[in-house]
Amino acid sequence: MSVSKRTRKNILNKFLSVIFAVVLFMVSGCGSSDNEADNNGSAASAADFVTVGFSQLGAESDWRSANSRSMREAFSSDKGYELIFEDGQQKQSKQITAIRSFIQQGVDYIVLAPVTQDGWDSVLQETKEADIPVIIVDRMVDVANDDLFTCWVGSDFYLEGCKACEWLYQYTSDLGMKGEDIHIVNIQGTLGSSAQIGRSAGLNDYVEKYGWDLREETPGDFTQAKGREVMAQMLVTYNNINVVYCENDNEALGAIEAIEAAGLHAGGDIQNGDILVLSFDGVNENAINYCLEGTIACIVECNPLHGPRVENIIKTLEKGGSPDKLEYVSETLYSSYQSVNEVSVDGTTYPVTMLTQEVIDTRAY
Ligand code: GZL
Repeated sequence: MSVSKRTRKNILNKFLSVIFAVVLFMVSGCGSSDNEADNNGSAASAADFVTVGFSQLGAESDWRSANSRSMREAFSSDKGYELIFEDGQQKQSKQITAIRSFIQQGVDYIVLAPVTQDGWDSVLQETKEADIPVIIVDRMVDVANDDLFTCWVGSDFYLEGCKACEWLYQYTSDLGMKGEDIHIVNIQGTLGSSAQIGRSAGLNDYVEKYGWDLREETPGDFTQAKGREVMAQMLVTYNNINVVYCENDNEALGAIEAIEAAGLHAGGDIQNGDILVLSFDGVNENAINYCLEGTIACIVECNPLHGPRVENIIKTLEKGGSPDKLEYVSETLYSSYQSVNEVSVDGTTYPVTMLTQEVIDTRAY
């Protein structure tokens, strides 16, 4: 990998501070250790701060809040970073404006959590021309040339969807149910985000594989309010829903509110009227407690703590190293239903973490 712009800047700073010290020595006729130390020190301290421009997509969910906290903790000033944090408020246009401002400010690194997959080619071309490394975090970008970003770290959303569906297949098969007995609705995440695309694709592949009856898929924007609104409408439209696939915990909380407001019950006894709730993330405290008590049947973990992972990537780049192009985070599933202990997807087996209060108390977020 070519020497990064930042490393070149470091070398230049150090070279200039030596020249400055020599000139100072010649002018004063004798070395002034304080000045030299001070000037070398002040020049070095300025060069030692790594400036990171972070375009976060919004604050729509508990997952996002945990992700932002993790990034702020990783790039704190006492660790030698200057973090410029810009909230995109769910708008790609705001994120693009933020990236352009990072270029103008001459940051050392740009980190982007993209709200949706498409529409990034042009602005990433500008970062390439500015010779600023770009790290994509969490969701993915779909660009014509993946040289437009340095690397990506996040979750395999399609695998997450397959894990949830494999869990559902095992649970319902254990009850003796057939594919056509499963009447499922999908409350999707932000349309066009790779998290929504992957999780929805996983579900659709399993619907086809096992012959489930997929009644409707509608965006819930990863929020509780929209999840409640969408579920309420679905319950009016269909009278046989027995599974709801929520693409994050906040939507699941909203769906449970709507289920209970309709006089129905979220749980596992779906042969006697319950609606089984599946979810993703495992960050929201109420959702994880619902999972402990069985109101949510299974939560597929989506780990938000990307701060340390992104910092490790930047440390590698600082040393002139080459981080992996794609870094997938390993994740579990949570449930308190004893009948499914593991799921297999494409030949790989994933153990289900049986939720207990102790497990909840010892989790990192
Ligand atoms: C997934 C992340 C999703 C979460 C939602 O990595 O992008 O966005 O699943 C969040 O909770 O809003």
